[in-house]
Amino acid sequence: MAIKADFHLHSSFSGDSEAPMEDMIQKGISLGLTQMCFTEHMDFDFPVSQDTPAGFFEVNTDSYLYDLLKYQAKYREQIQIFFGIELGLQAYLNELQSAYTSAYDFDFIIGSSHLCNGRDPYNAGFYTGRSEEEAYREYFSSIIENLETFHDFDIYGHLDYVVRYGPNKDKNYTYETYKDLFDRMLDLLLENGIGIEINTGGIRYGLKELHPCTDVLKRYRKKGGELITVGSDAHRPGDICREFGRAEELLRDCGFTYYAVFHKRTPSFRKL
Ligand code: HSO
Ligand code: ZN
Ligand code: ZN
Ligand code: ZN
Repeated sequence: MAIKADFHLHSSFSGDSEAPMEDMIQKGISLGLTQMCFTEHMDFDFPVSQDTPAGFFEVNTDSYLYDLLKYQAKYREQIQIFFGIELGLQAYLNELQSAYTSAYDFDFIIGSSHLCNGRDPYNAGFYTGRSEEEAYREYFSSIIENLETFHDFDIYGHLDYVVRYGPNKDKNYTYETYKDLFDRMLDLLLENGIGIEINTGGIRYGLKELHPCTDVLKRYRKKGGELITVGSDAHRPGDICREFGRAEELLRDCGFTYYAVFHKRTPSFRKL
């Protein structure tokens, strides 16, 4: 395993994970990781539903940091542990998001779209009464709106996350279909020095490719993009580093020879 850093990880500080942080760390060590970055969920104003009570995706950041510092010290000889956050972006919350990102000394901030115009693409209702392409277009357009108005984060998470949940998932999905939107997205990322991630978590949803799909990654490379982290989006120990062999192969195929890690919001590059 050449990629020895997993930069997208959840533990029980995230509403949708039951994994104790220490179990995640011990598994990471046993897999031979040298670095792991926790990126707990912080989604402000997430709609309340039966599975998501109020505040479900809002990490208690002080408790999270307290435990993280404790384990950082306890495991310091074995692994480096970083303090990250996965911030759910919505343009009407930009001020609140900015205040939050500057209130803590995060090592790494993933900006992610889990909601789009207040609605959750995880729910079937997001797709009813219109074509799948229309729903996907709404999702990608909201990423563009975020990138036009908010930049206090390091990389954009799982760019094509929406295809995990559409009625046909990624069966009919190609970069070409959404080329206009992806090209705008990639230009905004590059203009603002924001990177992307390879997120291997899509495999758990039966997708044929990782996030983002190969052609998006190739396009990013062609435009001069170089800032890419790799993360499993694990919510339990068994998913840490899952499909990292495939992520490495994909990076190489697209012409990358490095991947990025972050410390104190500053990237450094590690050879594949
Ligand atoms: N944001 C979660 C999935 C989700 N669950 C959306 C409820 N709504 C991905 O980790
Ligand atoms: Zn989650
Ligand atoms: Zn996410
Ligand atoms: Zn995540």
